[in-house]
Amino acid sequence: MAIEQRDVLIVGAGFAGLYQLDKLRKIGYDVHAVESAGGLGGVWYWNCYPGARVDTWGPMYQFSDEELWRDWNFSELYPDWSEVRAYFKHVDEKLNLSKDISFNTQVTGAEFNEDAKRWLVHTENTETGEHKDISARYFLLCTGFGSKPYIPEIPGLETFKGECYHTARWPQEGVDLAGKRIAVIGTGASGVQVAQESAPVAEALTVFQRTPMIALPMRQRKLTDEENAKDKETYPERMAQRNHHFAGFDFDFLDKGAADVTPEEREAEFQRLWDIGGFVPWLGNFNDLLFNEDSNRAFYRFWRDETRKRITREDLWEDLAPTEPPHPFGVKRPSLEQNYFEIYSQDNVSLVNLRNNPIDHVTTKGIVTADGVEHEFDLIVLATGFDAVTGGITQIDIRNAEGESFADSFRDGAHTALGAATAGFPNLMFVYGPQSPSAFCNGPTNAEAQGEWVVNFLDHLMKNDIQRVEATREAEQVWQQKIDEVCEMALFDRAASWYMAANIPGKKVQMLMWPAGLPAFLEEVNTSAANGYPEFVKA
Ligand code: NA7
Repeated sequence: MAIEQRDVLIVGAGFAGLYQLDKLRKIGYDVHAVESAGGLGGVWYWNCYPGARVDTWGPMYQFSDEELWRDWNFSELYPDWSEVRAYFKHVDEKLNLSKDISFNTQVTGAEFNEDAKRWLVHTENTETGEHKDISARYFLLCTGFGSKPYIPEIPGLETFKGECYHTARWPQEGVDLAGKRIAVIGTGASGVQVAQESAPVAEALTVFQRTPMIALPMRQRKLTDEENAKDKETYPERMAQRNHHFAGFDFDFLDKGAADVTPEEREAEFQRLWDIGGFVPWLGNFNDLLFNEDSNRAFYRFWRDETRKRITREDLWEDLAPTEPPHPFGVKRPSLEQNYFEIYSQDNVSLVNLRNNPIDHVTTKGIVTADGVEHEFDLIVLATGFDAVTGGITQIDIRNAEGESFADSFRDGAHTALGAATAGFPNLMFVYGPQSPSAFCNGPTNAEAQGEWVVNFLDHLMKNDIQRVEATREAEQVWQQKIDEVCEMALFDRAASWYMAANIPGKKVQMLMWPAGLPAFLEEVNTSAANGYPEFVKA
């Protein structure tokens, strides 16, 4: 059978992959996308556990194109997974993307052929088992930061006879939580959300917490069509602001440090941000929050005192909102919560603090903790996160002409030029991948901002008939230095977070993202474009 030939092959049909598909197709390239899920949306296909919702307010969690937002309304400020999926359907109807996407299709491997200067990509349809090879000049990985779930090695987990699901591999048909004895392991964004949904309906809910979550109030509310219509008058301006703000939102850090104002001003500002809620008390806080320990602690104290007011069981204060911060605030991803702290006043909800009482093993019936107690469950929810940012790439057997894979190349840490490509892997680029703003940035904004640069770069290569392009090692070193400079000043290394690759045993600890914010990132990549992309060798 003849091998399918493409100009560009995209892996992933989330925001980043869809943007590439749409724009590259519009400028005339023969583009195809493969997606392992059965539908659009990337993480929003897989993360369909009860309570899964986006922690960015919906109006800004969209593509900026007016054609797409004009007649789209979210019904809540923070939409749930089903509405985000419906949004992707809406985008698909407008842009007719699905016709160029192979769903249920996994990339099983790929090799670069130096003679042809093309990638040969092997795929498998997970429903039919059919194998297909695709040859592409350029290979674009849009695998997101959360495409490889992490399940910790807990002795006996496989022997458990009840139901057990990772949040990002939740059964598409749903799971009824009502009347069940439920364990939730993990208190990141997913754990907090699923615990909130379980508490009102479960016979019993036990949350297994390793690190207290410094969760921020979501301040969720319904949005009427009238409100949406009124709000849309502000969209053009707010969408335009996104590229100019650190994390790609319609707000930014304040232009002053907490250390520069009086304690009274500081507390008043904290209160104002707190009342707005969402990520505003994080990425709209004083601009020294992630750099100055005293400023950071001041906010932690504010958070702790506000949060303790909501925890009626004082014996849980040290577990849930300890006197001393578990780590500096905001250098590990804060979850947004609606009633997370209130659920602990319910009789059917309990907390196991794994710092004092770790999980020893799992039995057919439940979880045995170090104190010897067997906690029996019908359902264990593994809200244990992801081999973030790089896992989605290293899990695919992509090999360069020397036979080196990404798993080999990233063993001592991910390395890229401009957060876009890795030396040794010609004609291959990432969007929303390692050392890009990635998870420090609103997803749609990153998909568009970095995405536009990638589209222009590919267009430049193809227009100039460049057959082969490869990032240089020197450019990677310069990029790494810039990342290190920010990290040396910031408090990121003070938390064992997935931002720092510290959540996966044995993974090289490193800052996985570009930590200097989207505007600085865009300045770097746009300078590169203006200078003819000197970070790459072209032939
Ligand atoms: P996260 O944020 O990585 O959270 C994972 C949670 O699982 C976290 O509380 C971990 O504790 C806990 N964890 C991980 N391994 C273990 C073991 N072995 N034992 C007990 N507890 C464990 O993943 P989420 O899915 O919630 O969110 C990921 C991102 O998706 C989120 O930030 C959003 O951007 C969307 P720890 O804190 O490491 O002590």
